[in-house]
Amino acid sequence: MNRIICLTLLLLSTCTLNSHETKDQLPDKSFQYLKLWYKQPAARWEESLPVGNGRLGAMVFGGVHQERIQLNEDSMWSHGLTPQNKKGAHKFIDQARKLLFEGKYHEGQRIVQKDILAARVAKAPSHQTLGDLKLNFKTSGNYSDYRRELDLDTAIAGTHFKANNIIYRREVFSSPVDQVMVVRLTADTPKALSFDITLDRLENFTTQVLKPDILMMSGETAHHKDNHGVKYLTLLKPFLEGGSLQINKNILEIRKASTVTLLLATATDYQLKNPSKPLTDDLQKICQERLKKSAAKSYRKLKEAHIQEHQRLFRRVALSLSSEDKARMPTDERLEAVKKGQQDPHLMALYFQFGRYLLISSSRPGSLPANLQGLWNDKLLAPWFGDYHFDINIQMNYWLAELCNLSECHEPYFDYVEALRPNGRKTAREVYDRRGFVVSHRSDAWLFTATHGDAIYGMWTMGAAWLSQHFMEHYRFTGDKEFLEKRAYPLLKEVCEFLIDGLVKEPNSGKLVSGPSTSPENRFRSPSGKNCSLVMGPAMDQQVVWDAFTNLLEAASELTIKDGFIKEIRAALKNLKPCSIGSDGRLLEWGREFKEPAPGHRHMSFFYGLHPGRQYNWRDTPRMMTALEKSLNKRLQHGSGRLGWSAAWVAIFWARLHKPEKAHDKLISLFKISTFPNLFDCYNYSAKFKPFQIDANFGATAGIAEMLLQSHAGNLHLLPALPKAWPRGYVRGLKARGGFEVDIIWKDGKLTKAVIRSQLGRTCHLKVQDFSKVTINDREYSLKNALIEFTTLKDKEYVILPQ
Ligand code: FUC
Repeated sequence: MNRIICLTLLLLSTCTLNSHETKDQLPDKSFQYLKLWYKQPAARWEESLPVGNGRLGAMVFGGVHQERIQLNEDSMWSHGLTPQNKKGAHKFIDQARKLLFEGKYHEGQRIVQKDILAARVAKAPSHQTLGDLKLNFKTSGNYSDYRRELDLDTAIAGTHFKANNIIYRREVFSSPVDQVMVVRLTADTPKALSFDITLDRLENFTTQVLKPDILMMSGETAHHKDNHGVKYLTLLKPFLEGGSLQINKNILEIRKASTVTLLLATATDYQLKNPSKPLTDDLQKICQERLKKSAAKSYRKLKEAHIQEHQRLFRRVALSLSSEDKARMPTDERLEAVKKGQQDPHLMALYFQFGRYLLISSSRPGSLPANLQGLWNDKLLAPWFGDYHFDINIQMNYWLAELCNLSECHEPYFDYVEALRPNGRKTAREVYDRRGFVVSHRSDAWLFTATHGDAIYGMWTMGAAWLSQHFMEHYRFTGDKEFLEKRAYPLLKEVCEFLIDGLVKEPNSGKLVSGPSTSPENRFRSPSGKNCSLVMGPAMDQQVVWDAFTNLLEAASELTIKDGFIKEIRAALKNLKPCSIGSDGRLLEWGREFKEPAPGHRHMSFFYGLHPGRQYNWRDTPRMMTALEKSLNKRLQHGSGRLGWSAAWVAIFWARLHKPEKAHDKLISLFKISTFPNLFDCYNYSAKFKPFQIDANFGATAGIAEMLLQSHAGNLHLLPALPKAWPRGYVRGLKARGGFEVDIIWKDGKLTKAVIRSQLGRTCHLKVQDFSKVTINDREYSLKNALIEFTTLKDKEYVILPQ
C-alpha cells in the first residue's frame, strides 16, 4: 500500500489531522470533496461556474450542444465623467460644523449638500464583460450521464456527458502561470468533435480571422457609443488532434477532430499607475507571445503548472466540519435542502473554501483588486458599475485574505489603495485644505477621489482610514518589516494627517470629534422632525479615528519612530471623544439619542470598533460589548442583516461577541435567502433584479474563520464561537496575528488538539476555554482565566493538548 492510501485510511478512520502531515503538503482528505457539481447545464448566468487567474476570468455554462464561456478581464473599464473636487469647499466647513453643534441638523446638511459635496455624474464608467466564447456543436438530440463541476482544489471547470454513445469531456481553466485561458475538448471516440467557434461581445467589437487559424476580437470599451475607455484585444487559437479547420467569415469551423485545445489570451491598454495614460504596448504582440509560449508546452504541462500554482495557495487551509457524505449530492440540491431546514455542515465548509477559491481567482499580484463582482460580470453596465465601494464592500472582500492564509492575494488591494493617493492628496488639499489624503465613499479603475453625491453616503471621509487598516493588519499577520516601513507607515501617516487636521473640539465636552459626517448610509430624525444624516462625531468616525491613530502608534513603535507628529497623534488620541451609550443601553450611532427612521438599516457602521476594528472586546471593554450586543439585537429585530454583505457582517459580529449559535444562524440565513445555485451571493433576494455581489462570499468566509480562531484582542483564541452544528471537525492552516499558523481539532464541541507553527518567534498568548491545564510540546501548563503565555522560536511547531 503506498503512503497516500495509508494516510487516507488513517484519516478516514480517525477523522483527525496528523500534525506532521501539514509541512510536507500531502493532500488533505477534505480537498477531494471540494467540488461544486450539477446534473444539468447552467440555464442562467447565476448557475454557471467561475474560473480566473486574478486578471482573466470566465463563467462556464457547460451546455451540451452549445458551450458558452463568458469572458472577463479585470481592467475592462469604460470611461466617462468622474466626480470633480469642489475646490475651496473648506470655507464652508466651519459654518456647517457650527450649525450641527447647535443641533441645526437640517440647516447644516443643506450647506454641506450645496457647498461641499460635488455633483454625482450621470453615466458613470463601469466594469464590462469581455465577451463570449461560444462553441456551437454539430450535435442534437438527447444526452445522458451529464455532470458539470468546479473542482476548487484544481481550479478546473469540467463537463462530461454521453451523446450517441460517445462520452464527451471538457476542461476549462485560466492559468496564472501562462496567462492564458485553456479549453480542452476530448471524446472517447476518434473524430467525434465538430463545432464552430465564435468570439463576440454585446457591443463595440470586431472579430476577424488572422490566417491561418487565429480568431481575433478587438475594440474599445464603451456603452451605447459613450464612455469610451480601455482598448482590448483577444486572440484565440485552436490546436487539433485529427480533423480539419476551416474559416467561414469570422467563424472557425472544426470538423471531425479527436481532441481540441483552445488557448485564449487577452490584453488591454489600462495601467493602474496612471490610468489617464493608456499603455502604448502592442496588444496583439503581447497576446501572440502568450499564445506562442503556451503552445510550446503540452496540455499536460500547462495543466500541471496551473494546478501546482493554484494549490500552492489553496491547499494552505483545510476545513472539515462533518463527514463528507453529502458531497455525493449535487450542489444546487444541497442548497435547496438547506433552504428547507436540513443540516449540511459540509456545504458550509465548501462555501468557505469557495470564498478562498474566489479570492485566489480574482486577486493575484499584478491584477486589479476584486471588485463588487470579483472579476465576473456579463454586463456592460454592472450593478453599481462593478466598482470599489469604501464604506464596507471592498474591505469585506479582503477580510479573509490574512486570516485564511492568502496574504499574497491582498497585494492588488494594496497597489490599488496606493494608486489612489495622488488624487486623494489633491482632494485633501483642494476640498479640505488639509494634509494627507482622503477618498470618497467609492471609486473605480479611474481612481477619482472627490467627495461627492448625497450627504447620506457622500459626506463621509473615513474611507482612506478604513482602507489603511488592512496595511497594518497585513503587518500584524506577516511581520513583514519592509512592508511596514516602506508601504504601511507612509500611508498610515498620510491618513492620520488628514484625520487630525479635521478634528475639532466639541463645545460642551472639549473632546475631539470629526465631522461633518454621516454614519454610512443611514439617517436619523432630527428634533425638528426632518430626516437628516449629518452630525459631528458619529460613532463610526470616532472609532475609525481611534483605529487609525492606534495603528500609526503601533507602527511607529515597531519602527522606533518618535517624532513630533507621533506626539501630536498621541495627544489627540487621549482627547478623542469616546463613543457613548444611550438610555436604553445601546451604543449611540450618532453620539446622541435620536428617533430612528430606519432602525433595521443594513449598514452597521457604528460596530466598526467590534469588527473590523479591535477597540472593543469582552476583556477590556465589557460595557461597550454589552451595548453593542443590545444594539445588534435591536437592529436585527427590525430586519437588519438580511441582504448579502449585511448578513455576513452580522455573522462576524456574533462571532466576536462569542455567540456561536447566532453566528451560525446568520450563515444559514445567508444560504437560505441570499445564495445563487453556483454559491455566488445574491445581494438582494427581494428585488426584481437580483444582483450578484461577491462581498458576502468573502465576508462569510472570514466569518467562518472568526468562529474558529480570533487574534484581534491580543491573544490567540481557539474556537471562540463554535456552534453546536459543528460538533467535531478540524481546520488546518488558519493564520493569527503575531505570525502564527494554526491547526485546530475538536470533538464533542471541545478542543482535542492544536498545533501552532510560529513563523516569527513571537510570544504566544493563548486562550483555550473549558480546560484548566494543557501540555505544550509535552510540558504541562496551568491556565489562568483560560489564558496562557509561552515563548516561541521561529519556525518551531507547538502541539497543544488539553488535559
Ligand atoms: C453600498 C451598500 C449597498 C451596496 C453598494 C454596492 O453602498 O450600501 O447596499 O452594497 O454598496
